[in-house]
Amino acid sequence: MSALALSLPAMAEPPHLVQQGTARQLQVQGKPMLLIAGELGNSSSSSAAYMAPHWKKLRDMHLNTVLAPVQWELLEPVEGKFDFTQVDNLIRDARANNLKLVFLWFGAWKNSMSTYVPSWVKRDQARFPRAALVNGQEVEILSAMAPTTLASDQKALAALMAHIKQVDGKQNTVVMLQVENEIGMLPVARDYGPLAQAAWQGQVPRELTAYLTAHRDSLVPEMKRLWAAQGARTSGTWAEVFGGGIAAEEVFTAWYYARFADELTKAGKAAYDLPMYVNVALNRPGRLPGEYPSGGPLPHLIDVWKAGAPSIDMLSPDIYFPNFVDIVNRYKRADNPLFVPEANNADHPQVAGNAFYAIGQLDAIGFGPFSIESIDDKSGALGAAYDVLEQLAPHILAAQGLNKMAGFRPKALYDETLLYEPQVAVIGDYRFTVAYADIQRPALSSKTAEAGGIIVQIGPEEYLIGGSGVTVTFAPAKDGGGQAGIDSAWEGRFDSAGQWRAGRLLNGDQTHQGRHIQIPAGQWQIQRVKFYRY
Ligand code: N0T
Repeated sequence: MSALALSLPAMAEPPHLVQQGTARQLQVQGKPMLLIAGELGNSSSSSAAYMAPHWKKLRDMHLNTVLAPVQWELLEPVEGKFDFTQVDNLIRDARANNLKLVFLWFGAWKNSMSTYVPSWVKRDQARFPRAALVNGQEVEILSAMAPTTLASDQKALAALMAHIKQVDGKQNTVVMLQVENEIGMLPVARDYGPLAQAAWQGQVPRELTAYLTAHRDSLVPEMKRLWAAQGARTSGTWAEVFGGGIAAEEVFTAWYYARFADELTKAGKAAYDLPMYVNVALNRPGRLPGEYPSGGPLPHLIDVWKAGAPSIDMLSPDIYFPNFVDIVNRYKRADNPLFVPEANNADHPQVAGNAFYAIGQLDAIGFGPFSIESIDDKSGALGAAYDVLEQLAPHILAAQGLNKMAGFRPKALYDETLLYEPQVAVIGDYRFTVAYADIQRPALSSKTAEAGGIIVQIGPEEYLIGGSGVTVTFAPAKDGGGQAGIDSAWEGRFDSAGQWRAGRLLNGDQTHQGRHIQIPAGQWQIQRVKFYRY
């Protein structure tokens, strides 16, 4: 199929999600795109001068996308008077550096709090009521229950989206939008203000119980248990349906946050229909709702958010915990493509391995370490890993959702224990076993924890293997299929036109005399390998 024939009819469409096999991909200007990204620190995008020295460095690190906050207080300093200077500067500077943008809408809530709202919102607690504690004391968090707050947030986001459409609808520098940032109630499980109290006494909305009923077999385990505990009721008060404890309060909180976010998203999309997602502040095990941001799009509340916010395309986890693998597996679902907007800080040893796992194993739309502009990439590790991903991106995108790809990293537990058990993947007619120690000298080094890899099938017997610190052995996928050997293994690079430029032919000690493919720890590279049977 010619790329031109595919891209022409889609030119007029804004970036949007399309299905390919079991994956959903972000299409930009008629072509799928992998977001090799990073997120700016919270305050950096407020100053073009502050950002000026950083853009080139980010592109040189092989990012193709930057996640950048847009603050309500800067956008609408006076009610109804919009100032798009920041937005225009970001778009101009991203374009000049050949980068795409995901805007983060810091509206009503940013990390639970309502500190990015304009002064005229902060100071008007009658029109924009605060959430309250049990004793009535207000917190610096806007109540999700107030239609006036929703209306003002909607107006601002719609103005932002209409402006992006106007200045960027053709060029599509801005490819997605994050709705708010890490929504969730603190330091208690729910709002006790007057509007919330009335809703808490009321009935659970039908849409929620209808959703639970329709999805009863596929609910997340925590929700299945909570709902079943009261007999899976299809009507009643929050206490009747969910038991009245703190878990019920959190479901209540999640529902009203989801409804607010959904109405906000709809207003934004009505102005300009970009893919929109909410990001997740994950909870530490053993903590109670309110000790962590209660009611956010957490793993145990995915059903509530899917029911309450059908306009939101993705629930996207911010992952700073070591058990990355377990977390991303909860967010990759048929109804939820994986996107990781924040992932450790950019100099964390496992950050590149996490990117390879999310993208290779779970068809992630993209990945973005936090505070990317502050990285001191002296080791060059993230840049080198992103270089490999950038080269492989066309092949990754061609393989997504079609059982032609797998991703690897040593699995870590929440307590940071690293498990170096080899991982197995069947891709096409071959079974691959990926180990993380050099099997000729099987000692773990300080670099072993940084390992990561991806295998992408590009022909019946041909594969691209990218990564660092991986040793790959291979066998026919089916027992009785004889044995498998290396026909040829080359290291090399894809040039900027996507042409393969071979380097060394790898054989002898570099493949342990044909026994395995190895990418040594401490470097990131691609090998193009053809296998055969004997
Ligand atoms: C993030 C960032 C920024 C193992 C914190 C991450 C960003 C917000 N929150 O620097 O404020 O805007 O979304 C939560 C970090 C959890 C820490 C877990 C440590």
